[in-house]
Amino acid sequence: MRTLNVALIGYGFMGRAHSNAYCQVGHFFDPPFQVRRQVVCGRNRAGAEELARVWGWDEVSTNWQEVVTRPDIDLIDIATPNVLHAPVALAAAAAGKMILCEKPLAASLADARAMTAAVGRAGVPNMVWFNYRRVPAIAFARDLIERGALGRLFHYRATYLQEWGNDPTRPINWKLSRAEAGSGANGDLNSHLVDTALWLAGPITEVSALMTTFVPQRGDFHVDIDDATAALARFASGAMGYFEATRFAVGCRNRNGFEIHGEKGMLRFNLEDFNHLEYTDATQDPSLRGPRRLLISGPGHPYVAHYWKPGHAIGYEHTFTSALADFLSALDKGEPVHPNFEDALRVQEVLEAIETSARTRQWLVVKTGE
Ligand code: SOE
Repeated sequence: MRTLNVALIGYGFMGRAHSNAYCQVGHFFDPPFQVRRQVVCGRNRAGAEELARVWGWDEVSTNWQEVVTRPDIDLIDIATPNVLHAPVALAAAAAGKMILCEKPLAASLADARAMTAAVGRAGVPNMVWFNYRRVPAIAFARDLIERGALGRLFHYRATYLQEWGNDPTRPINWKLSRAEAGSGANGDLNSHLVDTALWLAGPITEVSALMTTFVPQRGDFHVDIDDATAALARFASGAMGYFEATRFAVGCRNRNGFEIHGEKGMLRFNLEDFNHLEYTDATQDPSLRGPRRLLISGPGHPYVAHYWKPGHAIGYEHTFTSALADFLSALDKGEPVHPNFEDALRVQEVLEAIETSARTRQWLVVKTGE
């Protein structure tokens, strides 16, 4: 079995989630590669050392430029603040490394384009950690839509609701800074909604959006990104889309959900209820019709057979493990995995159109593939 030596750049929340995936993938899947947690790199040595100690990384570095060109490293995993995604990915692609990158792909559309072109030129395998595609209930929703269970789609309604913005005592972090994050709720939360929407319901052609910063001043710190974003959208299929992403949804911790209404039925999901998917079959006798709350824990549901027996719930961390397993399997077959940089560029095009629409107060056509 070939060994892949991994360098993880970043040691925060996502650094932990990815580390867990590297630890677990061989326990639950039968990956064709052994992944070795070789080096974790971070600007703060103490933070990187702590991650290395807890999650078993062999080495620690504070110099990503040196790490990405090391001949013994096969794969660069980018879990840094958004603004660093582009420089790290461009250097890694130039060095011929495989790249896994956190979402959103970049802090700007221009960076996302340059990164996608670079991995294309270098021909290096790549993936973006839009981990929610590996939530079994979401993957099952996709199977149902592909099978035609909803028929023609009319409405796609998506919300990503968090509440931490409303806490004035919360320490300032990079997610509140345009220079480091590129955007606020739009890149952080709406990116997930848009990726899932493009996957489930196809391309988005135009948008009209509204953005707000509810608390522009936090102590001495000026917040120059959006606290909340809402958008109307038109899908190429003719379906109507509604997106809402906010850090001020008091009462909601991590409520990432959708409702999809088609001519033959309805699907509804909310991440706070991870293992369930609601389904209405509108072709049934109307007197028996109503949302059925399906427990998506097998048998016959995506991913779950790799974990426990039917009915034994799984959670957030499994989505990263399953994504890594898919990446390794595609790598073995010489096939692209999804979502890759190209897919994430499609998301970034929609995010950029949303931001521009909110700024200019106009409907905007989403420009694809320029
Ligand atoms: C924001 O709080 C955040 O951590 C996002 O950055 C993640 O992508 C999301 O999955 C959970 O919430």
